[in-house]
Amino acid sequence: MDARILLFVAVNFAYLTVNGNLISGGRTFSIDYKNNCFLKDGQPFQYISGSIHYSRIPRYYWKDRLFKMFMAGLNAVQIYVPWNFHESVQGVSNFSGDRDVEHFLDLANQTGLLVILRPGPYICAEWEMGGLPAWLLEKPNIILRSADPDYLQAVSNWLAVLLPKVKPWLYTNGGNIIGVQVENEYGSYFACDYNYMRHLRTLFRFFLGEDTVLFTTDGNTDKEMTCGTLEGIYATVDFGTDTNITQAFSLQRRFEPRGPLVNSEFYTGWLDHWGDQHAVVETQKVSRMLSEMLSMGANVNMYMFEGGTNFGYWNGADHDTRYRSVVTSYDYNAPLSEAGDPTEKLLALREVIKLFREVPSGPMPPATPKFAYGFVTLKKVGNISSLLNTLSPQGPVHSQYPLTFEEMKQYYGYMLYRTKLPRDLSEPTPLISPLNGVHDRAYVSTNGVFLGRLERDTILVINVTGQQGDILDILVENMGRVNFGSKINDYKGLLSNLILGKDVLTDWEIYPLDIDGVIEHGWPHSDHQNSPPGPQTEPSAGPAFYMGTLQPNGLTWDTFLKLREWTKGQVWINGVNLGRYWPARGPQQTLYVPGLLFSTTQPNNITVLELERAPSNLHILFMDRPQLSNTETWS
Ligand code: NDJ
Repeated sequence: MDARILLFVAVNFAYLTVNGNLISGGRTFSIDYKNNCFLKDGQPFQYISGSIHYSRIPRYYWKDRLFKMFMAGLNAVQIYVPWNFHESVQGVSNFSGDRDVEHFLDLANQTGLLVILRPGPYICAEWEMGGLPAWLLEKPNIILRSADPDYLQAVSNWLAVLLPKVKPWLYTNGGNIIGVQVENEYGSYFACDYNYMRHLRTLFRFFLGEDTVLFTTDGNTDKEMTCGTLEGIYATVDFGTDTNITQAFSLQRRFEPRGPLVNSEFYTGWLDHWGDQHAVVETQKVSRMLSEMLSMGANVNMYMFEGGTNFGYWNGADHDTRYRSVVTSYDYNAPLSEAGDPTEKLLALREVIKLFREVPSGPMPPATPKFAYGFVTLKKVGNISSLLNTLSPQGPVHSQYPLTFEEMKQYYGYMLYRTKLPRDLSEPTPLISPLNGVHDRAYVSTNGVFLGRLERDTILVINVTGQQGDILDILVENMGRVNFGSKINDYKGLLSNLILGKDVLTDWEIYPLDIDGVIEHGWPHSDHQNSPPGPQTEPSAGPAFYMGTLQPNGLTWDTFLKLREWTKGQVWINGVNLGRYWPARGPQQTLYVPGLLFSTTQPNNITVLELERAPSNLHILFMDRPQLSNTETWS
């Protein structure tokens, strides 16, 4: 017999004997209800997985992070697909660059990692609006995450794009996806709409086939499990170190009397909101509980294994008693740090994993080098109000009453609302947001002089003086849409009228601001290339742009940017939006700057939008270590 034929027969025979399954071609993944486990290629299989969000890590680093996860002993990664990251404009989907989910799947496959896919459509994840696109809010009163026909139509359109893309990546089709989650903790949402979940089940089955392992994940209470689970979709639970394992899994057992035990989100750390103390979860507790769950034979996904960063405007927010937005860092106190470095938590968890499966031999890659590029002195470009021609190329929309961001179809960032004082105000007169309609923060100036701010749920009044006809500018910041709970219909901008003394303010000029667009195209540096450094314009209070350059030194090492004594704002480097800073509120004090953003040959352009007050020295500092907590001391 020809040697090639012999080889072919041998390979297929190996498949046959392992799987005993001719039809599937040897690759199967299923639930074994008899033996309470998963079956991969006919063999009992236990996953030890970690969550990582490709949308929070630059594509350039994906391979490095996946390799470190593999070296830690994981055999799977769990990922979310954030719908709004891919379809920020309705009907236009983007899967390129940092959004190339198929490339991510491919890298995981090459690394030897299976994938547990969580395509939502809602994902929570401390991500803007829990991953739902803000354009859904253009329909007033839409009931998100329900069988509302407009919502269902949008969901169906999106899943008809996404699911066929991932289908070839299913394990049974030769790829690495072993399970697909339907929705996300649906049971903790008020709607409890089974028609919605049934619709999702139909779509997932239609696009992915009858054999794919579909599952739901819910918090471990009766109500959550009742509203979040559905027949034909395997029910799993999530819980962290403060939960009793036996109790949590016995609740899963109430809903799935047989089949594998699964903790789909075992919390290795936790998130921070602005104003919180930095969350830390003890390594010892995480290790001990992981060990306990694995020895029960449970399948565990660690949430997060690496958290990454909420670049740009992608952070979410919570709204329990009041609105609280999530910080830029999503470090999460996870085993791999925000910058992708192994921590003592990772090494401890690898020791635990070693007790249960063979961990790849060879050393864990060390932390990547970090560089303290030092101080850069910025100069002021101008106040927002003096830059409107540049920032709002299309000019204002005139409206008697304020329009929301969604009505203006500008979903993220900042927008300027301008009107005139309707009468002389010689005495300080209250400017009031009576219905708490400032979402989320407003920076108020008259004739370019900064007066102060209004803040959702906390500051609803500010005093104004001036003359009739003076220009009243209100810059409104969207600080991230609520991602959890019943208040996810989180419209932004001025949602209701403002009252000044006895007058309802009317006749607004509303300027959509394309700040990211103009910065991406080189502004403000392109305008100031030939201008001599000259005397510094004094910093002043109120929203203004500042710029500077970091001279290249041949390095593209990661670094951390500290804006000490700056108040609150947004930073871009070489056109890339690093996210929000707010050292005055904390706990986060430094922003992660991926080294790949730096040029080794060209001056690196830094742009800062400071919303309140810049320090008089206009210094910013690139350090070689992060500072995520107010209380950490920096020597
Ligand atoms: O599934 C959720 C996940 O995406 C579960 N979580 C996670 C916390 O990181 C994350 O959002 C919950 N979030 S329960 C709600 C947080 C309330 C402060």
